[in-house]
Amino acid sequence: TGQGDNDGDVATKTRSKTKRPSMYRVLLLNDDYTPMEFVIHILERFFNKGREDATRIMLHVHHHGVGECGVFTYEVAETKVTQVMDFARRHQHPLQCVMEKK
Ligand code: TYC
Repeated sequence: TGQGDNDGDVATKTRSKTKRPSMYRVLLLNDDYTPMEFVIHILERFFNKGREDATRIMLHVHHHGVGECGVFTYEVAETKVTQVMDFARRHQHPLQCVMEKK
């Protein structure tokens, strides 16, 4: 009766292990050519940042070389990276976007 390997009417319950998903940072990398306004647009469009936050993140990347756009599960992070890389390429900017496990 029920789950478990007993059958002397001892009620046991098995709990499947629920695992929290691994999280991934999506990062923008600095370069010398991509216009600041374009990077701000990326942050607003793909990462749902407001103007202020987007500007702050863009300037952080500009000054420090790399900066975090957000933290997502694997598939969402991968989608963001692809969207940003496709958009940058279509506009012929060398902007690089990568993901890394937290
Ligand atoms: N460094 C670029 C410039 O001076 C601006 C820039 C910011 C580029 C962030 C990429 O991820 C980036 N126009």
